[in-house]
Amino acid sequence: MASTVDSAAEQLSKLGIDGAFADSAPNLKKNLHLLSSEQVELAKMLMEMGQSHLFEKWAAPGVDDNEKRAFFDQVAKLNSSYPGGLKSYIKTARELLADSKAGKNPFDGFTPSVPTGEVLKFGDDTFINYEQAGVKEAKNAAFVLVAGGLGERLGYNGIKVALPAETTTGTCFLQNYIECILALQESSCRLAEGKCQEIPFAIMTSDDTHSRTQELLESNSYFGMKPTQVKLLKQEKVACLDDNDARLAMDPKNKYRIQTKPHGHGDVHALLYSSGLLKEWHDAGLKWVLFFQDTNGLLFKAIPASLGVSATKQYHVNSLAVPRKAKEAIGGITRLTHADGRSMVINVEYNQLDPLLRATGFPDGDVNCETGYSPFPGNINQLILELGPYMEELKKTGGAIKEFVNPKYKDASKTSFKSSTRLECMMQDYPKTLPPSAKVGFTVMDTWLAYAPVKNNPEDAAKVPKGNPYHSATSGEMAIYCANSLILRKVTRVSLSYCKNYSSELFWFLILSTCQAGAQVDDPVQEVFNGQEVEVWPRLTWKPKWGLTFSEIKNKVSGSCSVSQKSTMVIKGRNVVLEDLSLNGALIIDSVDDAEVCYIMPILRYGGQSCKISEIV
Ligand code: UGB
Repeated sequence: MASTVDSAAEQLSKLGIDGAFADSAPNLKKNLHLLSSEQVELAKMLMEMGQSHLFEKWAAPGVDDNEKRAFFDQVAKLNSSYPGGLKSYIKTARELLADSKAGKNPFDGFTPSVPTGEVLKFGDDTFINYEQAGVKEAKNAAFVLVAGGLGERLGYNGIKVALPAETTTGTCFLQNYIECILALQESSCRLAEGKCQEIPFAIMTSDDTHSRTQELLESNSYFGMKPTQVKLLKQEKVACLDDNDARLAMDPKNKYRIQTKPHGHGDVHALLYSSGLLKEWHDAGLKWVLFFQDTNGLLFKAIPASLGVSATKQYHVNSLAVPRKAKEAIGGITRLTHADGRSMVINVEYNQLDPLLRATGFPDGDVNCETGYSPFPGNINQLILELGPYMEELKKTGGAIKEFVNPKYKDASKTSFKSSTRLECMMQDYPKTLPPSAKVGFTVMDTWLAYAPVKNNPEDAAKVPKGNPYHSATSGEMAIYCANSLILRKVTRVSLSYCKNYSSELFWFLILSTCQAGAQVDDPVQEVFNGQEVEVWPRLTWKPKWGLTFSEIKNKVSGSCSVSQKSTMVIKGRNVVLEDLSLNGALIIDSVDDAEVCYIMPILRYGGQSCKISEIV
């Protein structure tokens, strides 16, 4: 034992460390000789930061020595994966916890107002022009999916991106996303007349999702993407906090382990920066980075036009938004104006919007206005950042995003927590540090086109206030059929108005006979599934390579088409043309990419035959 104490003292003096720090943690002092000099430095930092409790239950040397070393491996990881290290984490935590205890409003001094942005209507000329501009720009874009979260609210233990977006084809979210990016790559390449490159795709994972995401990709040959095109970046969790002094929480099951929890999707910025990926993309001449979330099966229908808005308006930041129902669990895009004249357009998270409004002269808080929606557009967390200014900003911040803390206090004294808390950050808070000169805008799309996330389990979804969206697997799937039905209706309606606009006397007869009528897609019926009343439209699905934009789909549907409510249609080919389609049953068109399939006037009976056309050349 004497030799142990001697070597600890020796080591302390070698490191030039005052023994007083070790005296206040006798169990650590006894074990110091087990540690490397880097580990002793980390121990010193923890002691200086008021974390001596971490060593209180340490056993004497000779017992659990490997666990003690593993403890410092974890500390080293927590230290290196946080910008500024653990010291900075604890310091920020103390400040934020003090603000929270004092009830300080993070928006103190700011008054909210409704911002103006680009509001798009699917299918009109402006929309079509933006879509074309977006497709053109897509060859200069990189996509980033944040997929580190587990579906806790969904009550699902697997990774959410492996869930089917709809059950007609069973295509999972990740497959859909990849196929959309590939379709965009192909269309953009075509417009650039071959001068194109692969669109990079990064996925942020976490310990909870990393290996399963990798497995899903590998076991499905990356759903057609080149493996080198996909990069996985794993976010680390952060240390939990036990009290207002930011004492790190021990894992309840292991006295040699600090409890950790996810830090939030805001980590994506630091990871993109520290991994060197942003620089790689910048050096490759890319111009845009598009961020999106794990379970929105509609999203890519809105991406081309919103990228077009970014390119046309030269927005440094463009957030995609939809009309928001008051109290809906999506953030509100808000203009915040400070008493000192500062102003910014930013997401105010759903749990903060109501108190902010009440505190600033809107006594009713988060309520709908005469339109039946909140006046604040709903943030769907699809961000488009211009890469150049983004890189410049990250060079200053290292990708650190303003954090927040959300402790659940035991009582009004706010001195202890019900359970440990941690700092969190959100990717949409990136604009908070931008200078006023930054061009920050947003684009509002119809909800039916752009947003149907899968977040809530059936029981919770069924309890959502009437009129508010369920955000469940059921509503997510139904939204895909609804969007596809409405798109089919719209493309053929435009064909009709096109006919009217261009029907000169000379060509009247000819034009009328080629593009008369329009797609008659039957109205939906109301049904109740899992306690949720939903609209059931015809189950129409198609591969993104068949049609991602309005113009592409319009070019592939013509004549007088009709689809009954009971019908199911799956288009898996690329060059499939529907002409005078009359569908009352099931139709699956499965053709190889080079095949040209013209599907004219099939009449199928519901419950009768289904049709599969494969490999027609
Ligand atoms: N995610 C991570 O990658 N890492 C993490 O640590 C946490 C999450 P949620 P929530 O859909 O429109 C967001 O839990 O609370 C990923 C916005 O903040 O679904 O519903 C995770 O895998 C809100 O403003 O987020 O709120 C998922 O892909 C609103 O826009 C994504 O981050 C809302 O989403 C979002 O995680 C929305």
